[in-house]
Amino acid sequence: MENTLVLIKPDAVEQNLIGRILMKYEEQGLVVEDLHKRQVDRALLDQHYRDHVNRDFYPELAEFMSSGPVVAVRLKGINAIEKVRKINGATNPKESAPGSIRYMFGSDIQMNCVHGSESKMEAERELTLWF
Ligand code: IDP
Ligand code: MG
Repeated sequence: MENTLVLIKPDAVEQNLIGRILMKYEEQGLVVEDLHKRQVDRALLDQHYRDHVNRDFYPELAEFMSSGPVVAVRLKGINAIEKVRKINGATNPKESAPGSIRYMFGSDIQMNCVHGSESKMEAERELTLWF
């Protein structure tokens, strides 16, 4: 059993997609252990995206992630980290597999609806930040 963090990003919350996105995970046997909806402050974002803070796209990403509430979700299941990354699809919706969340609902490489932890270590680190 693994735990992982999903963030439903402001673009998806704005489009009223919380339920449809959660359904994609539940359909694959993942269980919602905890969740909350909140406006994110910059300090938390800087920690969450610590590997990206020096990238040229980060200021715009931080602005987008602060543009409205985010839903943070703790998901549990067998192989949860890899499963979530697959259900989410590629970072760029244009390159994501049909049926994935980013394929169905994503707008562009930035506004791509969801975040999923990349590894077991990152999942543990991120879950501690958000919960
Ligand atoms: P991931 O979310 O698929 O793991 P990362 O490379 O870790 O992708 O990037 C984190 C987030 O930063 C992406 O989900 C996306 O919102 C944003 N992002 C990544 N690359 C770019 C880019 O080239 N331009 C704008 N935003 C980007
Ligand atoms: Mg990432």
